[in-house]
Amino acid sequence: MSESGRRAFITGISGQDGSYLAELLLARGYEVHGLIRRASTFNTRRLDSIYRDPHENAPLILHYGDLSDGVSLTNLIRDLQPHEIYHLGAQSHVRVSFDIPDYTAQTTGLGTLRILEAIRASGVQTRFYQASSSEMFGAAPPPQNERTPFHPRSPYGAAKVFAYWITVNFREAYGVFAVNGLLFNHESPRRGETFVTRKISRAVARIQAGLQDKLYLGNLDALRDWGYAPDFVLAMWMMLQQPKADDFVIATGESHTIREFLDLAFGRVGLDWHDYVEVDPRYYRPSEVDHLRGDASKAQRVLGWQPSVRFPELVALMVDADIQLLEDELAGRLVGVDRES
Ligand code: NAP
Ligand code: G4F
Repeated sequence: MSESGRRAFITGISGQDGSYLAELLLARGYEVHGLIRRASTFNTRRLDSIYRDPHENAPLILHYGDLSDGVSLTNLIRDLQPHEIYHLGAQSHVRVSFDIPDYTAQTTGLGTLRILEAIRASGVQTRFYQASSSEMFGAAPPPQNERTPFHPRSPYGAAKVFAYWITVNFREAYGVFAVNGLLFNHESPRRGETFVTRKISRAVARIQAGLQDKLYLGNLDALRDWGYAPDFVLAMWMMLQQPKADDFVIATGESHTIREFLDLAFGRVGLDWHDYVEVDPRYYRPSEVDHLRGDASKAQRVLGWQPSVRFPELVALMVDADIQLLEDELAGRLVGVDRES
């Protein structure tokens, strides 16, 4: 048994949020179990700093599974009897969801139902967190809060709306302690490389190092409310510590365009993005979400949550991290060459 006596199960543990959340829970003395997909190459890079050999009685244990496989999810949840389940696994890329809508509905939408059914069928007493998204608000004008009607603009957004309502339904129908965190965009140096913020921060590092000439992007006018991922995973944990299950918007309350992100990111290394960025319509979406800006006053009032990192600091820390990462990679390559020669 763990130091705190508490056991958590995280789907999507290998993703940006899953890795930060695992660190947070381990630091609080939890025994942490995570679901990973079998892949032909390692997909646990974000967990490298916390992973220990299971033979060492480590508090982090990884299990193979998939959100499309309800039977194995039920078996796993019944065997683990977790006190808390954080369901973060999803096909999470909005643009890609237009290419693979059926798969996105299967994993991002029905994956949530499969976990909830696993809880119900196994009779496990647990608290459940659903990774809901500001993408569900879609075309609804800002500021968006817990009472704003949903108007999704992508297969991903529509799948998340299903997942949101099935979570509410299991709370109402079966009394499951099930909550929705309606999180606005949150970023970090661990952000997937094809999301716009990380695509930009990586490109700045590579352009400054002379390894890349151009950066091709889509719509530069969309507005997003960008926060810092470690702040946002803290909010997930806070939601599951409440006396009553409820849904919360988590956001910074500020929105900025992609252009503003480019200004700060290229400006960080003294470059003008207009010299490097070209618009490629292939990155446009068939329907776009123009403006997301969240009102997280309920989370501030009830959870006592507020963001610690604001937009300029977020851009700077992402650019700095990618510059450092590239320097390390280049140094590693040189060391490798030295060793061979
Ligand atoms: P992410 O980095 O893309 O991570 C997604 C995770 O889901 C990865 O661990 C991935 O595994 C796993 N996964 C994907 N398909 C799966 C499947 N079929 N079976 C099992 N696992 C699967 O996403 P994130 O940014 O950490 O976001 C976490 C969650 O919050 C997602 O549900 C996302 O939709 C939601 N969300 C994110 C944001 C945001 O701004 N980051 C905002 C609102 C909501 P692999 O590593 O093997 O690919
Ligand atoms: O970084 P993005 O791909 O994030 P998006 O679509 O807002 O989705 C993210 O946030 C959601 C929360 O609202 C999450 F639920 C979801 O899982 C994901 O984490 O795109 C942000 C904006 C869009 O308007 C997009 O059209 O950037 C614009 N953009 C412009 N050029 C681009 C690009 N996006 C990407 N990915 N790549 C481009 O080249």
